[in-house]
Order: sequence, then C-alpha cells, then structure tokens
Amino acid sequence: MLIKRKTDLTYADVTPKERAMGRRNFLMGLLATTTIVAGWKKLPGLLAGPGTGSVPGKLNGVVKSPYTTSGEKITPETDVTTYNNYYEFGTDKGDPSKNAKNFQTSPWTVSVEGEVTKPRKFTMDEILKLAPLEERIYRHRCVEAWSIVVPWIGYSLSTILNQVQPTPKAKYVAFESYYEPKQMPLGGEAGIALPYLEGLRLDEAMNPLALLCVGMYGETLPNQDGAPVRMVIPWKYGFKSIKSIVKIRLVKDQPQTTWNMYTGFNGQPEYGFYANVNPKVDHPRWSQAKERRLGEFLKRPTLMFNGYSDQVASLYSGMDLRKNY
Ligand SMILES: Nc1nc2c(c(=O)[nH]1)N[C@H]1C(S)=C(S)[C@@H](COP(=O)(O)O)O[C@H]1N2
Ligand SMILES: [Mo]
Repeated sequence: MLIKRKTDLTYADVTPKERAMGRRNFLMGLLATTTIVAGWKKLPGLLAGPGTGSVPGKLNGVVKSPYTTSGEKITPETDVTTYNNYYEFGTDKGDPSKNAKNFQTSPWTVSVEGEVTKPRKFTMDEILKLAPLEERIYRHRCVEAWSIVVPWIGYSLSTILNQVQPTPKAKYVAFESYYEPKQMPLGGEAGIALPYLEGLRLDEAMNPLALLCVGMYGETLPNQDGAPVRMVIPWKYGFKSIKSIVKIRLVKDQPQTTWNMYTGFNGQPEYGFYANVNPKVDHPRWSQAKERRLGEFLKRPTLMFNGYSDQVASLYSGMDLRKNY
C-alpha cells in the first residue's frame, strides 16, 4: 500500500474522487478499472442512496488543538450533515444534503486581497499546507436556537491573514461565498442576496478562535457543510460562519453582509453585524435564552458568547451589546 507523506498530498488526494474527477468521469473510471476500487474505501458511501450528501475524504496529519472545547458530547455526524443551513442549495434543513451532492469544489482558489501588502490567490493545496491542521471541538449555535458540537478541522484565520500582511488601513475583513446559479439553481428562490457575504472586525478575525475550516469528523468538509473551505466562529451565531469561501477582502469600512441587508419579515432588519451569541438579547420574533442541541429533547440555557467569554469578551469592552447586537 502506497503511503504518501503529508507534504505530498494534493487536494485531489484528499477530496472525494467523485468530486475531483466529476461524477461522469468517476463512474466511467469505475467501469474501466476495478483496481481503483480496491484502494477506494469510501465506495459504500457513494452507493448509500439519497440524503447522505457528498462523500468526504480522509484528512491526514491532523493534530489536537489547545482551542478545543472539552467536556461536551459531540453531536452525531449524521445530524450535522443532514440538518443544514446553506440557502444556495435550498432553504429547508434537509435540502443542502440532497442538492449539494454534485457541487464542484475542485479546483478551488481563495483570493485574499484589499488593504494588504501581498495580495494573492491560494489554491486548496496551498491552504491545506499553510499550517498544521488542528481538530477543534466547538459549540456552534444557530440564530434559530438549535446547536451542535462538532470536531472541526482547520487553523486560525489569522494564519492566512498574516501571509498577505494587512496594511494599517485594514479595519474589517469581508468574506464572499462561491455563487453560480447553474450549480445552485435554488439560490434565486432563497430570498437573500447572493453571493453570500459576511464580515468581521479585524481584531475579531485575528482572535485565535476564529477558525478557517477545511474539514470535520476527520475528513474534508461535506458539500452541505461548506466544502472545501469555510469559517467557523464559535462565539457568534452560525450565520457568520460563511461556507465555500472564494474571496477574503481586507477593507477600511464595515462591509455589507447578506443578513444585514435582509429585511424579509416586515421590512425591518433583524440581524446585526456583530451577531454575538447573547441569551439576553432576543431576536425580534423569538427568545434567545435557550437552545435545542440536535439529538436532544430538553432545551438547554444559551451561554453568553456561546460559552467563550474568557477568550472573546474583551473584544467588546465598552460596547453596548444591545445596540451592537
Ligand atoms: N454560503 C453560505 N454560508 C452559510 C449559510 C448559507 O446559507 N450560505 N448559512 C449560515 C447559517 S445560518 C448557519 S447556522 C451555518 C450552518 O452550518 P452547518 O450547516 O454546517 O451546521 O452556516 C452559515 N453559513
Ligand atoms: Mo443559522
């Protein structure tokens, strides 16, 4: 059996063969050569039928992280991969796992640009090799009052931001998701502005907890969870954790975000820029005091900053969190 060193890995090695080659080529390859099958451990997943989403590949050389949240029961992977918000692939929780299966995530590049000394594009191979991949177990809480605990894989966003060297003018970071209506035909009916846009203040983005995420549960990200690269910002509501990122722009002014622009219910904006998890500040249409962990029956109390106050509360000292919600 051929064992590759970590430095020899390419994204095509760790991404599902189906995604790397395109489904038709992959199936043709299966017909042509049976030797491929012997080395392809994930074949049963490919044949598992509807609702299972894409087939992730194993990520090697993942190290434990000092930023892991201990003492939490990890949410079953099947819950995390079948109950999703990814409006480009439909607005029902079960839609993304069904509709994102053939999403093409290879080749992929992320452009990091704007107020930086060294703007550049990173390929997925380059992103995977920029720093050791860490497994970080984080609580993740959706603004809709459900939560999950996931072993994400990645490294601090600051790693890639430091590569391009933000200038003194850079005060915010603006993120942009991939959007291509041909691959995401339901995006037009989602009722939100696409491409999906998000943003952080630069000091929030530089906080080590802000994770540039390339995998979960030991493998690359399933398409419905934001393949091939997304953010995970554990102290903020889930909508800040933008999926399938193609652009990261350092900017002077607070950027527009998809949910800041959204005025769906009664013409009133409902979602602020900061979106810090806060049990004391309710959503206009529901309380944020409690949440339901996926797979559990009884609700549990929501924690200030989702339980990460020690690491992030100082970012907001002196700010009125009712106004800056
Ligand atoms: N591009 C994009 N990113 C997105 C979303 C989306 O619709 N499109 N939904 C957000 C919301 S509301 C949540 S709660 C999380 C959900 O992540 P998960 O499906 O991996 O649990 O993704 C966030 N990132
Ligand atoms: Mo969410």
